[in-house]
Amino acid sequence: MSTAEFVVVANRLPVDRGADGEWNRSPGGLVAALEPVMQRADGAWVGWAGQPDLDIEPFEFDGMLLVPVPLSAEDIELYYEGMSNDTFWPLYHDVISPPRYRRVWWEAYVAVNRRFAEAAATAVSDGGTVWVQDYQLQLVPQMLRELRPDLTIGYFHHIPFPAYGLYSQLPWRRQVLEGLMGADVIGFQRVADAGNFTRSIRRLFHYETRASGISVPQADGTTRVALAKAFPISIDADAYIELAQRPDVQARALEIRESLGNPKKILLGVDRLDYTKGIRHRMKAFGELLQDGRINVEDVTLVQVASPSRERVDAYMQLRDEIELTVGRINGDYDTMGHTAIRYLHQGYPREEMVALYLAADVMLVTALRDGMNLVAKEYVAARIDNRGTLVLSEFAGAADELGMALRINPHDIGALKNTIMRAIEMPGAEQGRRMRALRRKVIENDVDAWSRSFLSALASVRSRRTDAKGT
Ligand code: GDG
Repeated sequence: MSTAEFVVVANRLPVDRGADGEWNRSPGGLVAALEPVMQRADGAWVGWAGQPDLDIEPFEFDGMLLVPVPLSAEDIELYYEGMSNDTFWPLYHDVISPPRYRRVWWEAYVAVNRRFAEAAATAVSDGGTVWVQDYQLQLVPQMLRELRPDLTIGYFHHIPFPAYGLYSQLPWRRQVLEGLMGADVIGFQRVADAGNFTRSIRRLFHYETRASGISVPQADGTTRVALAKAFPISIDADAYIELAQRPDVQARALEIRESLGNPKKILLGVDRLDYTKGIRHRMKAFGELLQDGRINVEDVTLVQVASPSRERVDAYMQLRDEIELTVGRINGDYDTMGHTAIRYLHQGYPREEMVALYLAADVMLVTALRDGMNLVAKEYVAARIDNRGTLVLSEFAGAADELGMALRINPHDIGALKNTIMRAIEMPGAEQGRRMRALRRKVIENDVDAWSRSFLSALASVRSRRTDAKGT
């Protein structure tokens, strides 16, 4: 097999196989952000192709080499649905749902991480660079370093890293940190996440840390400095602006408004159906506003897109039941023949439709209880080319660090959430404009391209330091 200078390792390959057996590029900012680098550096992408027991040879797609890692139905159940989505996901999101610690899941996680590390080690050329993505693959950096000490290794963590008091519940807390410390640069969404990670290292390993550097002792008695730092991820803002400028997308936004009975204000929520997103808190606040008579269904409608997610994990099945019960109750109490309180959509939509929804929405509600970044907040802002609309944003989403001109809320404080929703509904156009312009500047300046460039330049400087050290 030919090898690549630059390799991305992620749980999923950036493609989906259609019913006709053809590969289609899956939508997502990460692929778009990495595409230029992949093409320049003759890149390869290592990941699972999305179907169980699919053992296929590496293949070329859109100028990249795709290297499929096979997962059996059992691997998916234990490594992915179990350890990744029922242990790490809830633990790292502040135990909003209780994490389950199962030894068989851990064993599968170790075995699958090794499979990814081996595939990456085979795909990368001598002295090359590997960028590992996310919590499903936390052991890969160290495994890869042992297999290939010549590599420069980066890791980016897309979700929060919890405080030590929570992290320390993990029965395999030392192994996971050792896995991550195998990377030269360990990237997080927020400064606070990098801080939590570094504090866990100090508590469990007593390694010396200075600014963002962690001194990791090596087997040969030397130390290697690993960098743990925030690199807040973003979106391909231009792509959202282009869509928002399209006449057909704008016409669709008007059509959506009309089909909802032309309410004065449309509120919008867009989330994977996940307990971290605070969908219930949002509905509780909205339902109470109707009950209090502060709003009525003729004037205000909430559109909630809750795209199907992790449907085989118990906590997600339960959440779906709870949300659908709440929607049914609120709509039953307040709907009229011509107007609905909550238009609830448990479906996924093409990106054009999402942008039409962003254009139709006067108020965007991001009420996450914990969220690494939350790209929806940034997408809404990018799409508002008219500089109108109001973003209500949870302080527990990483995006809150950058988007200071949003209306910040604590989603647990239902009273304050209700008042903030009212403030957003009633906000004068001039204030909307002032806030939206500032928000848009931020998102456009710090787009996903800037994100990948800053991460990769941090990696490149580690690499050149190492080359210099070898030369002297
Ligand atoms: C994780 C972290 C972090 C949703 N429904 C549809 C649809 N979406 C798109 C959104 C957005 C993406 O999915 C969701 O991204 P988020 O950032 O909001 O949340 P997670 O999925 O939890 O992502 C998160 C992210 O990784 C990146 O690091 O920000 O904190 O949890 O792009 O628009 N897209 C389409 N149809 C849908 O129905 N086309």
